[in-house]
Amino acid sequence: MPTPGDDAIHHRACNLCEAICGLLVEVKDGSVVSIKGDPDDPLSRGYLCPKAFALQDINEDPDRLRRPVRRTEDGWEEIGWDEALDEAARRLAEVQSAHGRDAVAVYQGNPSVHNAGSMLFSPPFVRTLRTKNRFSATSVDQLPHHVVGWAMFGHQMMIPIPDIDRTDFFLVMGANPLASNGSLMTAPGMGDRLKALSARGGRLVVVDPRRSETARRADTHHFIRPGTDALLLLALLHTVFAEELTDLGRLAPHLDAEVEEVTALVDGFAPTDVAGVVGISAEDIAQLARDFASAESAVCYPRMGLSTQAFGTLCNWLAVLLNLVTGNLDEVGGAMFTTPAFDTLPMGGRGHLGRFASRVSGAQEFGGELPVSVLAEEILTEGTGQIRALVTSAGNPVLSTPNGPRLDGALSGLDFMLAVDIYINESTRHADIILPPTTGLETAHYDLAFHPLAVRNTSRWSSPTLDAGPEARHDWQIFRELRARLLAHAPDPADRGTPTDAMDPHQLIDFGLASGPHGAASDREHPVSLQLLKEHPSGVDLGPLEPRLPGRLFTEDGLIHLVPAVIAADLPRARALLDGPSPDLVLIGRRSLRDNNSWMHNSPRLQSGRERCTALVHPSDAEARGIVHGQQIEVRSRVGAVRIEACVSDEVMPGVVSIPHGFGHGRPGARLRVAARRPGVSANDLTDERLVDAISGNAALNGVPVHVRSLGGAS
Ligand SMILES: Nc1nc2c(c(=O)[nH]1)N[C@H]1C(S)=C(S)[C@@H](COP(=O)(O)OP(=O)(O)OC[C@H]3O[C@@H](n4cnc5c(=O)[nH]c(N)nc54)[C@H](O)[C@@H]3O)O[C@H]1N2
Ligand SMILES: Nc1nc2c(c(=O)[nH]1)N[C@H]1C(S)=C(S)[C@@H](COP(=O)(O)OP(=O)(O)OC[C@H]3O[C@@H](n4cnc5c(=O)[nH]c(N)nc54)[C@H](O)[C@@H]3O)O[C@H]1N2
Ligand code: SF4
Ligand SMILES: [Mo]
Repeated sequence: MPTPGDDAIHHRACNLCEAICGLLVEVKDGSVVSIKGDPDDPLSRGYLCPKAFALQDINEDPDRLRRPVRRTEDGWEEIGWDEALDEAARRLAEVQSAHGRDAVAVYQGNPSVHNAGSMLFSPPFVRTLRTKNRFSATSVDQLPHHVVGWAMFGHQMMIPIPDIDRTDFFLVMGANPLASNGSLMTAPGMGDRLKALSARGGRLVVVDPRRSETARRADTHHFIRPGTDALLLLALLHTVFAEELTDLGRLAPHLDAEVEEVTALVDGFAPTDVAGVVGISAEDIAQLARDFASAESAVCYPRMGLSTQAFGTLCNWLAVLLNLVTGNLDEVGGAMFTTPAFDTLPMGGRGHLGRFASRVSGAQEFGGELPVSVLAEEILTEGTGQIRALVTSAGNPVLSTPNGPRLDGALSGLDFMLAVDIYINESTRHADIILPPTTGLETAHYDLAFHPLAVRNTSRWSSPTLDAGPEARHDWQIFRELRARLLAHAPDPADRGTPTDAMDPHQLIDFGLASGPHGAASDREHPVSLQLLKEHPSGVDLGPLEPRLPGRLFTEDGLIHLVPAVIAADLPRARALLDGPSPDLVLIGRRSLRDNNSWMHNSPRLQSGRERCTALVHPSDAEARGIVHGQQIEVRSRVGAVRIEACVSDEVMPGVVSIPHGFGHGRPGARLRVAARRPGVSANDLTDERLVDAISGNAALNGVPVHVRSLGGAS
């Protein structure tokens, strides 16, 4: 295995998205000369997407921070690491001693889970702060999946994964894996996997308000009115029960209730009851239920479009139920649980709901975190417990959370803000100190988050490809240092130390692998260890997913909780959809293969090509408002308005406007010069912090009521 920066071909995992593709990175004279997919990677089998090449751009980006910076009246000044870490810890400790523990908040963004150092070392730092104001991108993303995992299976990480390589019927609801490369379904090379599905006679059905890249590839695509998926799922269950297609299979003895409890709940949600609101005919709904239930194997896969809407938790629960009652949960070709080599589930963190609530609007915690939709009000509302300082790490909440402008304003009024980030972006521009870690090619990496969510059990270690130099610090070093310095400022008699105080990521991962299900205690001929992975830099194949229940259940009674009361309590709200008025126009999001949330628009090669930040409007909605293709329009919601180019297209259904998120780089003070050339607008200038999933508090980023008007003049 070459050492970092050597002239050689280096193996590593791409850390940009959940697909975790294996890469071959050729290095000459300390620089990257080519990046290719690794054909020997047992999971990605040579696949890579255009973003992989941007790893080099990130590495060479002149806008990227290399040294800590402090904001002064005359702009940013570079300072040394010791000074920066000292000052950061001192200011956090000062705010806490003057205003209490909760006066310091934390927001952790998405790349935190794509970075093993951050995953292992940020939690002890956050615990040291002992604040209840903990936030992350989870509550603008997959929080409902965690709530369902906790409520049904006893652990928030018990998220069933579609066994896409063996299923006969793939029902995709609110996901576009051909653009996103899959989420809560690590499955690199989606195109080939879908091709294989079709080649073995399987079917792909997509339910989406937009004819997405994935929908275009489907055997059947159903448009659905945004936010009504819970009704569709209830109607699918209704048909399964009414036509006696139920098959509980092997799991029947492991349920805590009779299936009749569910049968009673779906009463009044027949296909004919919901069709008008959902926008799919009753015949099509009933047929979909029959096809799903009668397929040899089938899996319903709910994702972003269902997670980040007003019924996120309800939808996710109903999707699990649909898989369960048709005999497709924990079965080959259905929704399965993984057996990762580094298995964090037995280590704890099962989840809990409502142990405390937010100060201003009483939003419930889940797993010790509050929903980020309440962050701005917690900063802006005066009183005991008000947030006065914030630590952000790997996040850009001004562009990624609902009502970004309100949060933007709130951040500018903080007493102190610390950011651990590689860029001065729309959020970190408010920081007083930014600590820039190494990233991507410069880090050692193990996919602690994504092997456990993968469609096949594999394991792979990445050594650093490039040498970041002696002046650089890794995320894990930054968090360890901050924790130590906080404890020096404010000794905490309750703190008993943690393994991360003494061990580095190598040691922790080696320990995790050795004690995992494929490690030293397993009957494998070559047990997985860090050493073994170093000898197999393309990764080690641990085989297809296997049935895990009931052994993998974490519930106290050892049973699957069929109808968790906290979730079923939301059914009346769904029922109200059947009679309630529906808005004329609602906003949904979309992703493009060349974007990665808000933070890769500074890559010149990803920024090329046609404008991606446009509003898709259906021809009938355009005509009714005098809007022509290519012209500027105003899109307005309760919280704000944006001006954006209209793309008139029947790719979206009538009543739906689609704007991608992650743009909006026109704000002053950020240092993202390439991104600023084509700034676009932020969809989260329109999304509403008051629109949340009632159970989890997760943001409803899809289904936001909007008004659209022409601003005249085609561009
Ligand atoms: N290229 C690229 N890849 C990415 C990312 C990126 O920004 N760019 N981000 C990464 C991250 S952090 C994540 S979480 C994943 C997300 O990956 P996915 O879950 O695949 O998310 P999206 O691509 O946003 O697809 C969501 C789909 O839901 C549809 N939708 C919207 N509202 C509704 C609704 O009410 N009902 C239904 N049925 N559908 C609806 C949208 O039209 C869209 O097609 O992608 C990851 N991969
Ligand atoms: N309207 C709408 N809003 C959305 C979504 C949507 O579909 N629609 N999707 C939501 C989803 S799924 C997500 S996950 C969130 C993402 O929201 P966030 O996580 O808040 O934002 P990102 O754009 O991912 O920004 C990541 C930041 O991490 C930094 N970074 C990159 N690598 C590293 C690293 O190795 N270490 C450190 N310390 N920093 C690093 C980048 O510079 C960038 O500033 O957005 C959400 N917002
Ligand atoms: S699909 Fe994701 S992991 Fe694979 S190369 Fe593209 S960005 Fe990287
Ligand atoms: Mo995400």
